[in-house]
Parts: sequence; C-alpha cells; structure tokens
Amino acid sequence: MGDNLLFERADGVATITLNRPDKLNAFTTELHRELAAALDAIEGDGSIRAVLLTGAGRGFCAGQDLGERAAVMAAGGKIEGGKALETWYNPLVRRLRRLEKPVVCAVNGVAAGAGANIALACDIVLAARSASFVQAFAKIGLVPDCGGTWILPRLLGPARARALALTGEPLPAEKAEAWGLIWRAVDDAALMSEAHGLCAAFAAAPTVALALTKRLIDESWGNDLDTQLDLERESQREASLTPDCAEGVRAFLGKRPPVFTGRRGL
Ligand code: T3D
Repeated sequence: MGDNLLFERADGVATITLNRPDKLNAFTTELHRELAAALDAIEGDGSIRAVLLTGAGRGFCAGQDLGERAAVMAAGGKIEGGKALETWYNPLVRRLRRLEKPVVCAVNGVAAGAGANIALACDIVLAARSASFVQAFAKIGLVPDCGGTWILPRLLGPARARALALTGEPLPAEKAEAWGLIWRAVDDAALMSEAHGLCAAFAAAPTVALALTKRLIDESWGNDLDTQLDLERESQREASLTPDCAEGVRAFLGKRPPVFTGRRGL
C-alpha cells in the first residue's frame, strides 16, 4: 500500500496498521490515500469478512498532521480545514460506517482529534488500558470533526460530550468503557490478541446478517419505531434467505457448530 500503512489479509481478516509511529500516526494526505486504497481492496474482496484497524508504536492516531498544515502556512497559505474534511475525513467515516463487514478498532495508545473520532466510527472499539481519547480540537482553534459532535452526545449525553469537546481533556480508556463510549478496555498486553480473537470470530460469522444489523442500528438514530420495525422486516427477509441462515438453523437442530460462508446466495 505504501510506507504509511501496513495492510495484511489472512484468514478472512484484513488488518490495517497506521504506520507513522514517530508522529503518533497523524494523518498526512499520503496516509489518507493509502487508507482509501486499503478500503477499496477490502470492499472488493468478498473473502474478507472482518477488518481490524490499529496503530503502530505508542499511539493510535493523533489526527491531522499539523506539520503538514504548518508547511502550508510557512509558504504563505491558509489552513482550510473544510477541504480536508470533504476530500478525506468525511468519506473515510462514511466508508467505515457503510462497510458491509464489522470493523474492530484496537486503540493501542492515545487517540486524539480526528484519530479519536475515527476510532469511534468503527463498529467495536477495544482500547489498551494505557490509551486515552482526546478531543484535541479546541486546543488549536478547531471544532470536533469526523462525526464527533454526532457520536459523543449520543453515547455519552450532552453534558459529558460538551465537557470533553470544550476542554480537550483526555478520557482514559477505563473511563471511556465505564461511560459507554467504547466496548472494552483491556490490559495493554492483551489488546491485540483480544482484537484478533474478535475478528477471527467475525470472519466465521454470518456476514450478511452482521452487515444488515450494523445498518439497522445506524439507521435507528433517525427513525421512529414504526419505520424501524419496517426496516427490520425488510432486513429479516434478506437475512433469512441467505444460506447462512439455513445453515444456522440446521446446525442448531443438529447440535453442531455452524459453518457460515458469509455469502448472499448459493
Ligand atoms: O485542517 C484540517 O485538516 C482539519 C481537520 C482536522 C482534524 C484534526 O485531527 S485536528 C486535531 C489535530 N491533532 C491534534 O491537535 C493533536 C496534537 N497532538 C497532541 O496533542 C499530543 O501529541 C497528544 C496528546 C496526541 C500526545 O501527547 P504526547 O505528549 O504523548 O506526545 P507528543 O510528544 O506530543 O507527540 C509525539 C510526537 O508526535 C511529537 O513529535 P517529535 O517532537 O517527537 O518530533 C509530536 O510533535 C508528534 N505529533 C503528535 N501529534 C501530532 C504530531 N505531529 C504532527 N501532527 C500531529 N497531530
């Protein structure tokens, strides 16, 4: 993929490792390009049934590389943050949410700015106990982005969301778990084995049902109960017609573990 990112595919799992450890994996345009290419590969590969996103070194991701912005200012230019959101960050968050496979984020260290909110855009967030989540934006005169102003109040309520965003105070992983922001904080040494275990289970799961479940939960935020019930009916119709559903029922009745293929049809 390039030097800024490691990309591996094995046993139905794609692992993406942001790889600029000296800069806490901050996003440059080149890193964005490589990540977009990795997501293209994942979307086009039906054998991939789960995605693991993590960072190299002691940090997960420190958001936008501010050195890149400083270089623009040094050359007499101005920072125009809206452009980066339109070109890179917003498409990335949309792709993570719409990807028809579960995305597990293993937050191995500090996740700041866009890095924090990209982690929160993944389906399941595991974090090392030493990790923290920092809405760093206000400290440099910016507003939270990458969906932070949408997800934080929904998961934490407005009081905690406002305080985190306005102060930029780090939220340690254990508190993030206690507050319901992430799935689980785990011992640092156990992070990657837990994340791999989860991804291996997803790679053997009924992929279509998981993709439909992911969509149902996302769409519920904007729906009333009646609309959501209709959407569940349509999604259940689709799920129930997959070979994995037939296999799941047969395996249950046969008292044996199911063998799911993740396919839509035969
Ligand atoms: O214009 C647009 O694109 C709009 C979109 C914006 C999206 C955003 O993400 S805005 C927010 C940008 N991110 C930040 O403001 C976070 C900046 N970083 C920090 O506040 C701290 O580094 C951390 C709290 C994340 C971690 O602190 P600490 O003490 O553990 O590490 P450190 O010493 O500050 O950083 C280690 C190295 O990484 C250091 O480099 P050096 O001095 O050893 O060569 C530091 O400069 C570098 N680094 C950390 N964050 C960034 C970075 N370099 C470039 N950009 C960064 N964001």
